[in-house]
Amino acid sequence: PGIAFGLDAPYSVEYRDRIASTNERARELAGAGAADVAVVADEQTGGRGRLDREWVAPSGGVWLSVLTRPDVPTARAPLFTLAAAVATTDAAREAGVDAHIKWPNDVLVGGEEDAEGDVGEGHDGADPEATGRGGRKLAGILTEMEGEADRVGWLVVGVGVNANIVPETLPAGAASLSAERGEPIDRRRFAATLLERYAALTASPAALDGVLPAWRERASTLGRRVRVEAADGVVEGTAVDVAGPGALVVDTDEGRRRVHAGDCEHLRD
Ligand code: BT5
Repeated sequence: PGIAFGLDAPYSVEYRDRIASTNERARELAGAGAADVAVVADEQTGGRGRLDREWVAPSGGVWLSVLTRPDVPTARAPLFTLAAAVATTDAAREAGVDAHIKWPNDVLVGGEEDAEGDVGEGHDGADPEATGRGGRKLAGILTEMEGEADRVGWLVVGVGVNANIVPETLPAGAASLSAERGEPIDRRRFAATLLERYAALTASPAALDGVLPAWRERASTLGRRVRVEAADGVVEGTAVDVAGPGALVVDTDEGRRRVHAGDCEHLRD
């Protein structure tokens, strides 16, 4: 299968109406030695989030995974996740939706105004922990990779965007582009913009140097009080920066900490 995508990016596109998971398919292609493929689906029946969580992916979304074999040290791999967040944010903005990034891999809409007590508006029984005080989740990113020595072997960056979907059919705290816009968006154009932006941001080591600055400009996490469940415990404090490559710098009562991955919750000041 395949569709004419009109894509100005160095990826061949494999399109599926329905698939278990575009990340799974991209990993399968990686195993077969493929490179520079974008798997795009209308619906996923077994979408995955991080830490084996479920990703709800009905028809109408933009569910895609990009398989590449970048010649970079594994330490730089997190930049690809940040690049995908930047690309997704820019594609949403081009579609007329004011999105921002929550470290490290969530693209949200709303935020400050949502914090005034109507968190998760429209969702009965919305869990404030799930919805997050920093906004409603428009998109999530799942990066998987296999390294050889200190180099990235293959890298699969999966992006799930709630495009033309009624948010009430999604988990509490979710937002969609169509609901924000009040009309459906052009998904093909959205996917092309996202992929082209991602390709440009990750095209070379020099291009990757521009990812952190671009990410900072679009992030809502910096300057806020956060609570992060890191690998070695909970870190609470004020997020002050993102340092290379992709670590969150948090000022805590015990001093400055760097957090490498984990669930980040924006707290009320
Ligand atoms: C993520 O995980 O945010 C990464 C999601 C990546 C999905 C893409 S779709 C294309 C590719 N193929 C895949 O199989 N996956 C990738 P995480 O941060 O763990 O967030 C998961 C949590 O978000 C769930 O536990 C739910 O609470 C919530 N959730 C699930 N589906 C959602 C949706 N459609 N919109 C908003 N929130 C959702």
